[in-house]
Amino acid sequence: MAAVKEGDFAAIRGEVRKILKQPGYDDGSIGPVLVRLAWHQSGTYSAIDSNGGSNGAGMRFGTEKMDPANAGLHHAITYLMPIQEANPWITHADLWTLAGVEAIEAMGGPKVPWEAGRTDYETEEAATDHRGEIVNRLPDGSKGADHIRDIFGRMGFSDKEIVALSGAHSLGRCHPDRSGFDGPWVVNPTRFSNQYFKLLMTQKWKPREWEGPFQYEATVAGTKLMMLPTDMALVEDEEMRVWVEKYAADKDLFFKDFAMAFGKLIELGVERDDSGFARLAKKAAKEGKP
Ligand code: CCH
Repeated sequence: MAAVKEGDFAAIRGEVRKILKQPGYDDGSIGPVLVRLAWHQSGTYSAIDSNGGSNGAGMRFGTEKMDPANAGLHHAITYLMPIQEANPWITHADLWTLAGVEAIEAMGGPKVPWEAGRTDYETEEAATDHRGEIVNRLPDGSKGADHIRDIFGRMGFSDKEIVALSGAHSLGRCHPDRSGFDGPWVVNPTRFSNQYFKLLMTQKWKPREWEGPFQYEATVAGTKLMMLPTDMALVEDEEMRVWVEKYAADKDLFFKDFAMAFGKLIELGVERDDSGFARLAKKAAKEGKP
């Protein structure tokens, strides 16, 4: 991994691009799991408690690392580690979010706004101090529309934003050894597109008969595809369905709304001051906390 000039985020993006293709991994790309890392890093935010969010990179430590919702994300963290080690000036929290947005673009998706300035918690104790009790904050795929609204509402997202963000399921797959669910949502899961919405609207999704958790299936062009109960909730719920229809019909609109919503997601919990660094962690450093 190359050491690049301090502050040269474009060069860091270049380093991320270099490692995206991994022939032995899943569908040949780590792009999807990088996107999921950025999302889970940010999706712990609570607007009510004013904690959690993309600052700190707390997933390197105990509680957040062991949260079953984050199973498998160590793959993403491990792939990114050499970039961070060669460039210790970039924080993990900045690198994880930047890798997510770069992966989206590299896989054909929109340019997502991204700004530097996240700090890392240096120790488990510091992470716990600042983040409090933030496990159980990510969505459970076996649930319905009320659950999704609760979870994303806590982060400050509207129905439209929930549906737009869910379009990220045009990437990647479920792994039985991580979430228990199995399979990809679309035929080409390493290309960012509005296929997920099209498939939600056009396919006859049937419950899969298997030993695993309840999920839906359909076969498209010879490939077995899946939907989670939470994915189906987007078409079952009248208000959210309106957005599924719009995004299925208009790829540009989806790309635009997704870019805005993902940009908002990765800013959750980041409070910069004039120095450009995250305020909370800086305050902790002043108080002598690690
Ligand atoms: Fe997701 N997601 N996600 N998801 N997700 C899973 C995989 C990915 C839910 C559940 C799951 C978002 C919202 C939701 C990605 C991006 C986003 C998996 C499989 C489950 C389960 C994990 C495994 O087994 O590896 C639920 C529930 C919700 C909302 O209700 C949002 C929002 C985003 C990003 C904007 C991506 C990408 C993946 C693929 C990861 C991979 O490793 O391939």
